[in-house]
Amino acid sequence: MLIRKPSMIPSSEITPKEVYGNRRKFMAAAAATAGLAALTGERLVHPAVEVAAATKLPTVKSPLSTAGLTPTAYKDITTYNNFYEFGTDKGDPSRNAGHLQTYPWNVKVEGLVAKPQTFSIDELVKLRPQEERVYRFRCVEAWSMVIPWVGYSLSALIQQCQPLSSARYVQFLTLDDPRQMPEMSQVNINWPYSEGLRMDEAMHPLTLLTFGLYGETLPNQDGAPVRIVVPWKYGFKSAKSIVKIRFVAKQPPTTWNEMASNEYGFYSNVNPDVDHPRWSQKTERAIGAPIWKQRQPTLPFNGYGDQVASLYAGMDLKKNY
Ligand SMILES: Nc1nc2c(c(=O)[nH]1)N[C@H]1C(S)=C(S)[C@@H](COP(=O)(O)O)O[C@H]1N2
Ligand SMILES: [Mo]
Repeated sequence: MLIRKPSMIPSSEITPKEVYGNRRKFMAAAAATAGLAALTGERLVHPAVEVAAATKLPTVKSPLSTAGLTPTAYKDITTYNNFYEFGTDKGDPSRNAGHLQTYPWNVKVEGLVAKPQTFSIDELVKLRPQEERVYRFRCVEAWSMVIPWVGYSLSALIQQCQPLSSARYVQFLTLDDPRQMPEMSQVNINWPYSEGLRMDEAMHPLTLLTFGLYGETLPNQDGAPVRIVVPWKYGFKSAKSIVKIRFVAKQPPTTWNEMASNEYGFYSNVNPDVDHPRWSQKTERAIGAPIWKQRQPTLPFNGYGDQVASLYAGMDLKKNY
């Protein structure tokens, strides 16, 4: 998503060859350490990722899980990533994030809130039963996946902290540690990565405070130890490795909107009728699907319109893209 760099070409146009190359290297390395696991039958453990071994997260089923979807393979979810703190190629995060120290970890809740407090990751994990939620996931670069996330509604945490009535937005700030994320300095981004939601969006039950995927703690490249997932919005709204949740009165500055506001709006609801200035959003490429099934239509609100469209009643979604 960088501006004026060759890497800004939509990934849908450049990835197949690159990813294939990366994956071959990855598989060769992984074969040496033979990390086969049971979940998908084809899961390989990246040598670097072994440092932060995945831990099982017992889950309960959730009525908010999207029925009828086949999850994308674990291997694709964990080797085809956007996490610019670890590099801009899709294969960089899985190669570079393995040594990120994700424990101990604290999340500070601050701003316009009656009970500002700092949660340890253990406290956060235990706050509510962990649910498995299969969601569609749609990147602004016109690729998509289906991911069996593990977490609970962000609203549970928000209620616990009691925001003041003056709090109209929630800002998420993510880890800013160039020592652990040396690739940060290679891109011209104003770190830390910042994202935000309107309060009603943050309180919507689909908005997931996310601790895992495929029944285990998040791999570092997917935003360990805790991230946000907002399934009806483009992927960049789903901030990874968050350390701060701030309640604010005004729409907070957000990373991609700051970088190029004409390309990445604050709302960023998935919308086939609003093209990115440099590519169409009418269709998307389903990562990992057979080649003849990869192109599929983009769904308004990524398929969650029944549940979320009312949040935007009366708003011009072409203007508020
Ligand atoms: N901290 C941080 N969070 C981030 C990003 C990032 O670069 N840094 N990239 C975003 C983008 S553009 C996408 S598409 C998703 C990708 O999540 P995934 O790699 O787990 O699929 O993470 C989002 N969250
Ligand atoms: Mo993205």
